[in-house]
Amino acid sequence: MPATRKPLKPQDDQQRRLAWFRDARFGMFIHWGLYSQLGRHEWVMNRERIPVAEYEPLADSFKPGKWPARKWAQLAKEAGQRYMVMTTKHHEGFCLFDSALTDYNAKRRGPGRDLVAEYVEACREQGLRVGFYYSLMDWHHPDGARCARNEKARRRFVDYIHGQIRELLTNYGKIDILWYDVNWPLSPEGWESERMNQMALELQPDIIINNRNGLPGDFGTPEQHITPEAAGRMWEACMTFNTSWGYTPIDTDYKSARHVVEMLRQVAAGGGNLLLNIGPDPLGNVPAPCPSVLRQVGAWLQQYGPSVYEATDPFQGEWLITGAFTRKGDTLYFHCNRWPGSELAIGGLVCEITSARLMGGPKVKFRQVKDRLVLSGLPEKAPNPLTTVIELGFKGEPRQVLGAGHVVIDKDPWAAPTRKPAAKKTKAK
Ligand code: H79
Repeated sequence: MPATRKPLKPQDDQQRRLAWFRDARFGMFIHWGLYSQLGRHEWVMNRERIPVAEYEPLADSFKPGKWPARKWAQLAKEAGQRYMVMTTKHHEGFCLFDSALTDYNAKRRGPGRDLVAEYVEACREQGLRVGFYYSLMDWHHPDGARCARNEKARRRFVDYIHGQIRELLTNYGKIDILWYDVNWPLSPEGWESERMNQMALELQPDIIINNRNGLPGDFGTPEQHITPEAAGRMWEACMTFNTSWGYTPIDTDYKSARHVVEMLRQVAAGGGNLLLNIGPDPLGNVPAPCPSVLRQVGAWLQQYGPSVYEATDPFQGEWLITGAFTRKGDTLYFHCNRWPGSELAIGGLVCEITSARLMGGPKVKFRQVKDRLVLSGLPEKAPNPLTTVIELGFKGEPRQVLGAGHVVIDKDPWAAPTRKPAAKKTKAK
């Protein structure tokens, strides 16, 4: 007799669906659309008040090169990224996928082909998980704004949006992430967001869904900042490479590899993921310096991967000018991004050290006197110019205690600091 499996409780099913994502750590975000041709930010239609009729011809002049997604996926793989999320439709309303619900789409207009299908195939070739970004807000659909004031318009628009999500989750095989964006101008009730998520889970029982249709979904999405969610709740920080999401060649302040590595440490410490964006040009080329920076990060991850992929949970809130930590069990990974020379001192570690080495390299001499740890005999120059990781082993889970006062722990340096019993509050009468 076939075993009948009991359905999991909703929270257990959520944990099951999230399992791969908790370990993923690093993904590639792609913003690509008609705005890429103008090169002045993905909000250009709105920011410059371009009338719909004037913007629409961009759908016909959009002529991407041959299968650019393949290059993106190769680059993601080289960078150590484990998943991708691409804009299937941004706020401009143009669909990169073939849709029966509008002809404002890549198959029927300039590109003449389904760019989402190409993207999905490219991800699969590289063994990357596949995410679909889909903007609920739509500046092109005639009901996209008036749906807030007109029930007939709302009905049509919500049917359109649900219908497109159905298409996306039906026509491309297994999809791993549904990444909604901007839910202006409706409430979750107006969007029928509960039903939207139910439909997604019926079509794709393993999918994870973000929180941008107004419901909590499966994970939080801090944008342009790295802020962990409440304990237990999964989150993913989405960050731009320069300051725009869409291709914007006049916006030239790109993050360095060292900066990306520090962001990876931060998300690791907080138990989240980093979704780092690139905005390809209209042909699909990735602007310099992104490919080179991503390859540097990938090489760095080859050497130091476990200190971000497998480590989390730092002790909270202490800073050092020389770097910062991640932790896995009894091991600390010190991400040294300002190399001090042959000696490195770390204050406040309240646990007995047993070993120190350059991660993946030679052992390092150490001495530990109470809460002052000094590593010595280090190379004068940083072994890795981006960030060098030093692996420190301890007897038990290390913690760091560094107050503002200069109080050296002088009793039992390896024990937890003795806490004074909380002074009893005497209520003022
Ligand atoms: O796709 C990228 C951005 O274009 C997009 N999200 C990332 C991933 C983004 N769009 N808007 N924002 C981020 C900022 C949010 C603006 C909003 Fe609003 C505030 C949306 C709803 C309230 C502006 C003001 C639009 C409606 C009212």
